[in-house]
Amino acid sequence: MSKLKEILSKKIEDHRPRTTRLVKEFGKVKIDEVTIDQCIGGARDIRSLVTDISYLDPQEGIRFRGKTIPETFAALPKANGSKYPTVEAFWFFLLTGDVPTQKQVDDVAAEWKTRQVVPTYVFDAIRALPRDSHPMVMLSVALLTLQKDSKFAAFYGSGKFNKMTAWESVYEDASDIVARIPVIAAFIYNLKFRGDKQIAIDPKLDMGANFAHMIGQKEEYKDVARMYFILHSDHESGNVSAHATHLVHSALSDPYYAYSAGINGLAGPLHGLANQEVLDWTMQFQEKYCKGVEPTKELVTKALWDTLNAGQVIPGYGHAVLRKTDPRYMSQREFCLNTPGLKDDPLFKLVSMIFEVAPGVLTEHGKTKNPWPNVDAQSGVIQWYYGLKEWDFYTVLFGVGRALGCMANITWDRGLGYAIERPKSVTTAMLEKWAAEGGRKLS
Ligand code: AMX
Repeated sequence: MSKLKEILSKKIEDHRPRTTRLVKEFGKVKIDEVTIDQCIGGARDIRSLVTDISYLDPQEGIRFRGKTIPETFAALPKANGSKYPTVEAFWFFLLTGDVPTQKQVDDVAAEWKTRQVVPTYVFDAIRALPRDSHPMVMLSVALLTLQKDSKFAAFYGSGKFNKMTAWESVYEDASDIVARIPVIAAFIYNLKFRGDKQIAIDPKLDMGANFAHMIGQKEEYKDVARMYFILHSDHESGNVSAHATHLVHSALSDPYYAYSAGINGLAGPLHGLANQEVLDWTMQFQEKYCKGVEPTKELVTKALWDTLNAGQVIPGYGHAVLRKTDPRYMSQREFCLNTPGLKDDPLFKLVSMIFEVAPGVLTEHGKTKNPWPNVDAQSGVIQWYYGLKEWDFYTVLFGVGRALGCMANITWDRGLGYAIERPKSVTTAMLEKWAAEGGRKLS
């Protein structure tokens, strides 16, 4: 058993009595109520999911294992010669809640090296797809292709399935997925956008650095990858990708089925695809409004209103939970401001101008509950600066990061034996009846 798995085993054992006690002794204690608004409006704000891996406060933003983004970056051991932690250190932290020692990070890195080689049949399956398939389709197919070797599925089918130890095979699949997904992503990028010029894994490098190496990027991009994957990892459990993964796994579908579902949800323009949409919007803006002229706040304001008046959303702005600027946006903005070249980049300047103008326009428009930027408003600019100009790849990068949160969560889901998810639906006539009666009569 790996060192990390041993630690996790103890953590899960220690945690189980807390969950059991809550259900047995306090199972009927009420923590929320549901309105018709919430029922029709996407179950917004209904407290009905449990995770200890991250928590999203509407004002403050995300905390990973109780730590804000700056606290997380400060606490974790750093990559060699870098201000940023390795993804390996972050994975240990997400799974256990403990800040790892350098030795523990090295153990995770060594464990990932044994897992990261992707079988050739995965590449064959990706190659068999039409080359103009969206990169997210390729990623989802790659995950499903790996399913045949799922250790969780094998354990379930072995006749020795045991609820108490089932998490161990989820851990195996989850670790395989997080170790392999950057390699698959790099393959997709090279296949689609670099004329199939593939670069072999460099086993000396940490995950972020190896990803940069495999897509032929320069030295500085190693930190971009580390930062990007960590920032996009987890956003508590209710967002579409995390929730889809949790839901599918709750049927004891293995992690490959579950994360393929998560990836499919992430591919939606209201969720992970927004990073691609932001770049698309910005490029269209430059083409339509700035022919031969510098972008100005007036031009940006006009373009924003034209988008809203056409009934479209401003990509990269708004959030279902957050009610202030996303700290993941600020973290990436800080990276841009601290990177010579990037801070004076015309696209970064334009995105900063949108940041100055859009909240006011959206407030005046009066629909969105949160006029502030989310993570996606900033992330594409950095990729673009480093030469990743093929923006339909951006959501794949999101998917590589999000794998960390989704896989950590379902490992714990199994460890704590969470039930198959099955909310109750009602009919419109029932809602109308309860509306007329001033509420459903609860016995
Ligand atoms: N531009 C224009 N209108 C917006 C808006 C935006 N950026 N954000 C929300 N609105 C509108 C909604 O469409 C809705 O209109 P409706 O009443 O006509 O349906 C109204 O404001 C109320 O919406 P809300 O309660 O503020 O937001 P929500 O929880 O329903 O949706 C989100 C949240 C993110 C889907 C939405 O803000 C949005 O579409 N943003 C743009 C896409 C985007 O950036 N997505 C990425 C989110 C982060 C992520 O998951 N990666």
